[in-house]
Amino acid sequence: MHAWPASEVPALPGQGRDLEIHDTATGALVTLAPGPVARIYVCGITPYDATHLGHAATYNAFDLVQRVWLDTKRQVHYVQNVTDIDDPLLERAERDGVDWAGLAERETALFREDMTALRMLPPRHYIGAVEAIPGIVPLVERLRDAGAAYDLDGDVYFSVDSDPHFGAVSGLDAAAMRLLSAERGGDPDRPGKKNPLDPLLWMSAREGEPSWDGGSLGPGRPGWHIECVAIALDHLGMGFDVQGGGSDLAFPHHEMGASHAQVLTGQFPMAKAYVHAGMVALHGEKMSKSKGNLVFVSQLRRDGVDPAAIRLALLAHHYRSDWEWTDQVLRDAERRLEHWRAAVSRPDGPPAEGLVEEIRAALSHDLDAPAALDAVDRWADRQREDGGTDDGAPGVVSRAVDALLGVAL
Ligand code: 5CA
Ligand code: ZN
Repeated sequence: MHAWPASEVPALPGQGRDLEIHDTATGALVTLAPGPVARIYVCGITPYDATHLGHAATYNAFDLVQRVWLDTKRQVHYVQNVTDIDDPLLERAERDGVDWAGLAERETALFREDMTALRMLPPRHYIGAVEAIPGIVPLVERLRDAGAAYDLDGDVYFSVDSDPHFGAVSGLDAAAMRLLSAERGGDPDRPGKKNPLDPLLWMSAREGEPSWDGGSLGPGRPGWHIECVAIALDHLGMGFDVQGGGSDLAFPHHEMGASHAQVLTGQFPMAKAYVHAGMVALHGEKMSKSKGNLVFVSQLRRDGVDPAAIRLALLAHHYRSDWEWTDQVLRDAERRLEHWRAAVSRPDGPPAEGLVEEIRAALSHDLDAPAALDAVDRWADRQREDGGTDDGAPGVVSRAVDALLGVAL
C-alpha cells in the first residue's frame, strides 16, 4: 500500500539528543540508543470511519519520535499497518449497506490526506492486513506446529501459556486481563479454549464474509494481533526500538503480539520500549468510533481550520496524559500560531541557539512537547516586547519548529 508524501525536514545547527522515553513494560524511562537505523512500528487505523483527534494525537506522538531520531542524523525505519479487514469494518459496511473493501479504501485515502495536512512524516512501509495475509499464514502454521496454537471448531487460537513472558508488556493480573479482553475484541467466554485469554490467530471462513486462502489452515481471515506481528517481523525483525500505539492497545493487542513474536523467534523482548499515548476525550468520554463522540480532522479542515493549529492543539498536551478536546483548546492553539507566525516574520529577533537546545531537551525527555511550546512562546514574547538584533534568528526558529514539531510557520 502506498503511504503519503513526506514534508521536508530542515537540518538544524548543533547536535540532536538521544530519546529517553516511558516504557509501559518496565514502567520506567528508558534511553534508546539505536544504531544508524532506528526501528519503530506504530499500529495504524482500522479504516471504517474518518481520522478523529484521538488518532491524530497518537500519531503526533510517534511523529515526534521520528523527528527526534532524524535530528540525531539517524535513518528511521518506520512501519505502520492498516487493519483493512476486521469485524468492526464488516459491521460498519453491513450497517451502511456498502462494500467493506470500498469503505476501507475511502477511509484510508482520507487518513492519508489528514496525515499529509498535519505534516506527519509517512512510514517507510505502509502495509494493509489483506496484503499481509500470505505472510501471516506460515506464521500461524509454525505456531501450530510448535504446539503454541490449537484448533477450535476450525478456528486457530494462540495459547498464551506457551510464552513464559506473557504479561510482561501490560503487567496486569489475570482478572484485569479477562475484563479487557472481553472489551477489546477478545472472546474469553467461548467454550473449549485452553485459557480464556487465548486470542484468535486464524478465523475459518464464515458464511457471507470475505475469506482468503489459508493453506493448511483452510480458507479464512487473520486475527488482529498476528497481523501486526507478521508485518513488524517482516519489515523490522525482532528487538526493534519502539512498539507504539494508544494506551488502549497495551492489552490485549501489544501483549498478545509480543507473545506471538517471542514464541515464533525464541527471542525476548520483541521491542525495546512499548510506548503508549493517552486517550483524548470529548464530552467527558474517550473519543471512539464505536461511541460516535468524535471530532474529525477532515471536518475541521473543511471548516477552514489551519492544520498547523490542529497540530499545535495536539502538541499542547503531553502525549501520555489523557485529555479533553474542547473549542477552547483549538482557540488557544490558533492564538499561539498567530503569535509565532508574527514573531518569525520579523527580520530579526533574540538569539535562537538556546531555544533550539531547549526544544531538543524537552522532546528528548519523554517527548515533552508542552515544555517545547513554552520555550517557543518565551522566545516569541521576547521578540514582541524587545525585538532583537540577530537577523538569522527568525529563520532558525521557524526551521526548528518545522523540523522538531512538524509545524510550518
Ligand atoms: N487497527 C488497530 C491497531 S492495529 C486500531 O486500534 N485501530 S484504531 O483505528 O482503532 O486506532 C488507531 C490508533 O488510534 C490506535 O493506536 C489507538 O490506540 C489510537 N486511538 C484510538 N482512539 C483514541 C483516542 N480517543 N485517543 C487517543 N488515541 C486513540
Ligand atoms: Zn496493531
